[in-house]
Amino acid sequence: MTQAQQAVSLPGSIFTGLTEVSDIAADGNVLGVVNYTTECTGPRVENGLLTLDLHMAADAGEAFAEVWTTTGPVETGEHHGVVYAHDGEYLLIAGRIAPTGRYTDDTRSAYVAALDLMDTLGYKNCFRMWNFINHINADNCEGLEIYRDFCKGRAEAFELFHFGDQEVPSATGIGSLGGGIAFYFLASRSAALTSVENSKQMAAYHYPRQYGPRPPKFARATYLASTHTDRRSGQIYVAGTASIRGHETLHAGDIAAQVKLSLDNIEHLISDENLADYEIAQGNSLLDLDNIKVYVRHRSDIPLVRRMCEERFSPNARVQYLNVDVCRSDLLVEIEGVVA
Ligand code: 3EB
Repeated sequence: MTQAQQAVSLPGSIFTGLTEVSDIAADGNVLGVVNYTTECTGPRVENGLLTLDLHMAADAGEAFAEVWTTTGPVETGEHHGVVYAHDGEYLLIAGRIAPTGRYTDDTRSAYVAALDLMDTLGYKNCFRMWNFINHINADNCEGLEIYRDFCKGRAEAFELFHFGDQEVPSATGIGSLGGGIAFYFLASRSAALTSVENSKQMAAYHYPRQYGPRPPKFARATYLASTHTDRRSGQIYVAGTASIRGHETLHAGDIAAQVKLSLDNIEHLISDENLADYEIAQGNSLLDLDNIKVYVRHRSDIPLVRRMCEERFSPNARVQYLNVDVCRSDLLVEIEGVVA
């Protein structure tokens, strides 16, 4: 078999309780563990596992772990403050930027370290990024909103690595409860990736200047083709999706309408109608979305958001609801997931 024909299994992840992680690790190969928990600590290798703790839960009862599983033996290491784990086909990278008055430079350096690592280790196909940003809507020491400050550093790093707009992966840029900025990225050695946009939304990397000095650089989704001949479909990693049409926030102050539009945006994004532009057709609907995270700005909105989501997601979908800020102060909800 040539490299291109080699059958490679797609990455997988599961949500679990924090204490069950060691059972999963004992059972098989784990690329890494992301704890959505009550404090943020720097990424590390713990008991041989890449581990990143994010401050995304108000108390222990809300905490959960996201475990990235794989098929091959895993090696771990550290490079300029970023920690990594890889199995020959997939690379997981985790990093943290300490709290600071101005994030542009530290974001650029941390991203440069991560992108450099992808190049060095030979995992050049980055397909998903998550960024957790404390005080995301607050101003930095220069009066620039922290999310926009972060976007500036990220755009500069992508530029240094000559990432074209169509090469940026899908991403999440969301609030957190503490710890500066934490992030994790997934990259592949040989997967064929397609960056997917939503025909009803402006590409985020084209957002006009009113949203900050540099636009958010991410794709609405990344399609990861399956190399298995017996598998009909690839995976679609859906970026954080909100109540935005064109480039504008719609339904400011109306949580129900924002949830509906966020769901409608994802439904359209993964539909054959939208994917036809990329010659992908797999008949996906919201019922195929799994490993879902729903980020809700106001805790009191969670019951309504949950009811609305349960009406549209599969009853078997794994869904986590998190109470954090969202990257535009008029956005009340953001939703992400994976069509696996
Ligand atoms: C939006 O559509 C909503 O900065 O990485 C969604 C997903 C959003 C990712 C990011 C931001 C990011 O612009 C916000």
